[in-house]
Formats: sequence, structure tokens, C-alpha cells
Amino acid sequence: MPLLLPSSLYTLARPFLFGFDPEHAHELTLDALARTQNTPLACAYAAPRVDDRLALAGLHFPNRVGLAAGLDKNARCIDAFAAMGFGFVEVGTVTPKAQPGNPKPRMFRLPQRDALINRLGFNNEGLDAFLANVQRARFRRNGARAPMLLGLNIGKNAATPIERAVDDYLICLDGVYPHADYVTINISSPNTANLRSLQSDEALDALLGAIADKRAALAHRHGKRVPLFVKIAPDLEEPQVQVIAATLRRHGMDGVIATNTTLSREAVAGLPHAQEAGGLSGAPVREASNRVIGQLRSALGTGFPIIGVGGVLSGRDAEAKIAAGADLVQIYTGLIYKGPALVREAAQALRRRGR
Ligand code: FMN
Repeated sequence: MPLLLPSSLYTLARPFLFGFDPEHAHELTLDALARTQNTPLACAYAAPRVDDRLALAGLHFPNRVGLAAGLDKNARCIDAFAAMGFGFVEVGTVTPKAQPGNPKPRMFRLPQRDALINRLGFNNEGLDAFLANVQRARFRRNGARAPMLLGLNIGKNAATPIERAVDDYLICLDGVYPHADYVTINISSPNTANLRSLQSDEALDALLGAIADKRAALAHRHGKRVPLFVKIAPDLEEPQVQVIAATLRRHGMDGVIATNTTLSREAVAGLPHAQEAGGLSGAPVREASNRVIGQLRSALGTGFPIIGVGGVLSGRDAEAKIAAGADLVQIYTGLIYKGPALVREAAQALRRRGR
């Protein structure tokens, strides 16, 4: 019975939540999760974690399905997502200082295509509040044999000029390093001016060079080497993907997360909200994400970890990401449309599929 609860409850909750403005519904949900995690009420969304262990990037993933960044920007609900059965949870993007993000409304549903458009702009409470929340999380203390892993996703403040972006990433890396199983360098949000320019050859080379140096110093200071993943956009041509792949390898990055949201509106043309500015996620980004994953795999060869994200709304979508070349998958928009039952569905599909 507990296995059935998350899906049936979400079927009831969804029309209620979709009656609110998307960002308000999001806040209501996060408030409820924050209040109920680590209480008996968590059984409303808890599910046993599918056991499908995988060693990758020096880490032991309990299964191959993760929560994508941006859903829990301030790391308030880590234990709730641990209870849903994710193998790994990525929180953030965090920036050094708190910032409000873009004016509202800034998040839109396109239910005809299981999609969202957002231009939140890294609204978050800043590094100190984020770290306090991370330290409060209890999931590491539950004694599980294959514990969930925690990824901390870092970015830059909107007010920091792009030429000084590296400073913000280094400040964040310094803060999150001791608390992370892995750190994600997010250079692919479309909602912070010029952020995506950090993906271009020289800027990426300089950024990753500085980050690699900093990691060496932090590894020495903390006595552990924390894997670094870089998150990229779907709106890239193959030659750019190849340059990125070579740059990741050159600077000893441990993995790549592909992809963030897209600026393309081709797949949603004519639908209400399709012309809103921001990043499009969910089913319409799936094909572009899978294309970039395939290009990365060709450029990187086997053995370099790729986390596939973009448009996973079913077990079959998760399998398609692995078929395209990913080792692990992450979910954001699918969780909004399908609810927590999707976590188990995707993890079971990947376990059945094997490697
Ligand atoms: N990705 C980040 O790396 N950092 C973020 O702060 C972030 N915020 C997001 C906010 C919203 C509302 C959405 C929909 C996505 C956000 N993303 C962020 C991108 C997702 O992590 C993911 O890469 C993208 O949505 C594609 O996956 P999906 O189709 O499963 O949603």
C-alpha cells in the first residue's frame, strides 16, 4: 500500500496545485515538504529507494535517477526528496549573495506539452542560508547501506559582471565543498545575462582552469577530492559540444550534466505562453537534450560520466537517455506533471534495462 500512495495522492493533489499560479503552487509544495519531511506525514510521498547501485566518478550511486537542480534552490527539502527514492538529489543553484530573481510572473505551464517556461533568474537566499539548510538535512544519518548522494549546484549573482563570474564560482565552491558528494558548475541557465557565454572556448577554459586549481587546494585542505560536474545547454552546435568536451577533459572535470532548459520554441509554437521569455523544459527539450548527450558521448568516448536531463516523463524516456549515452538521469518538469511515482518508475525501468 505505501507504494501506491504517492501516485494516487498526487493524482488528487495535482488539480488543486494546478489551480494556483505555478510559482505559488511550487512554494506551497516546498513548504509542505519542508514541514512534513522527517515526520510520519512523509509517508504521503515516501517510497522505497530502488536498489540499482552504480559506481561512477568515484561515487556510489544507489540508483540512477536524480532530482535536477532548481526545484529546491535553497536546499530546504533534501530529506523529503531522499524519502521519494531518488538516488541523488541536486539542490541550488546557489549564488554567493541572496537575490530576488526576475520580476513575477516568471514561471508558466504549457500542459498541452508537459512543459514549463521559467525565467526565475537564480532567485535564492544566498550561500550562508543554503549551507545552514544543507547541514540540517538528516538523510546521511538514516543508516542506509547505499545512501542517497547530494549534489550542490553553484552559479553567479546577477549583479556580478560576467568578467568577474569566476570570483562567484570560487566563493561558492569554497563554501559548498565540504558538504557535497559532488558539485555542479552551472554555466547554462538562460535567465542570467551572459551566463551561457561562459560555455564558449576561452571563457570556459579560464573558468575551469581557476576552478580546477581551487579544487586542488580544497582537496588538500579537506582531505577529500569532491567530483566536479559541469552543466551545459541544449542550444549548442556539435563543434561547440566537441570543444566543451575537450575542455572538460583538459581540466580534469569528472562529469557533464546535459542539459539545461532551451531557448527554442519550435516544439511549442502557437501554444499559450509559448512566447514568454525564459527556458523551456519538459517534453519539448527531450530531443535536443538527447542529441547533445549523443554528441558528448561521441566526443568523450566511454567512461566519462554523463548525466542526462531534459524531458524525462516516463520510464521509457529515462531509458532513451541511457540509450543516447547517459549514465544517470535527472528529473525536474516530469515531477511536476507526473508526481513522485515517476521516480520509482524511472529507476525500475533503468534497473530492468541493465547497463
Ligand atoms: N537548472 C540549474 O542548473 N539551476 C537552476 O537553478 C535551475 N532552475 C530551474 C527552475 C525551473 C522552474 C525549471 C523548470 C528548471 C530549472 N533548471 C535549473 C533546469 C533543470 O534542472 C533541468 O536541467 C531542465 O529543466 C530540463 O529538465 P526537465 O525537462 O526534466 O525539467
